[in-house]
Amino acid sequence: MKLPAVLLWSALLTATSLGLTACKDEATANTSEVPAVQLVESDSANAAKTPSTGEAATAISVENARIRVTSEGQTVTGAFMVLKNDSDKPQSLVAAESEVAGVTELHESSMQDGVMKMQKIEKIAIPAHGSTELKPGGFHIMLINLKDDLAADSTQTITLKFADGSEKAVEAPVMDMMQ
Ligand SMILES: [Cu+2]
Repeated sequence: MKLPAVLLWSALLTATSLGLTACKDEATANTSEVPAVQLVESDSANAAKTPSTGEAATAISVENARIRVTSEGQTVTGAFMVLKNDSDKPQSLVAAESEVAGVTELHESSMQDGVMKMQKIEKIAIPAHGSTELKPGGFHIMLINLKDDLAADSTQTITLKFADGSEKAVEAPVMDMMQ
């Protein structure tokens, strides 16, 4: 009767160690997925933390935010929106950031000698109780060194930074725009 008991014991051990191995593998598999998941979580946590704490970020609302869709291999595109200032003070957009772009700049397009040109600007003013439109041919946020093609119907987050240091995260859908 001893032998079968030993066999049974070793069988149990084997089963246990197999079970452990399986668990380990599973754990390893999970671990390898964790960074990606954590990245997303920390991003949304940051987005939640960043938000409308400052005066400008609270005073300014954003309408009709959109990003122009890119064609394959295109590394630059524009983002547009209407910034509405609901306060008694003039406010200024001084910078923007997006994870999809290596560099993000504020730009203004204008017609010069019949040619549309654009230049980097330091800020975009939003008058007290007024609004400023970022649109093709005028003010825009330039997304430069895009890390990926921006497909229509996807949504990207753009963080707006105001002169008073407050920030506002904006969800902007990527769209096929006529002009
Ligand atoms: Cu531009």
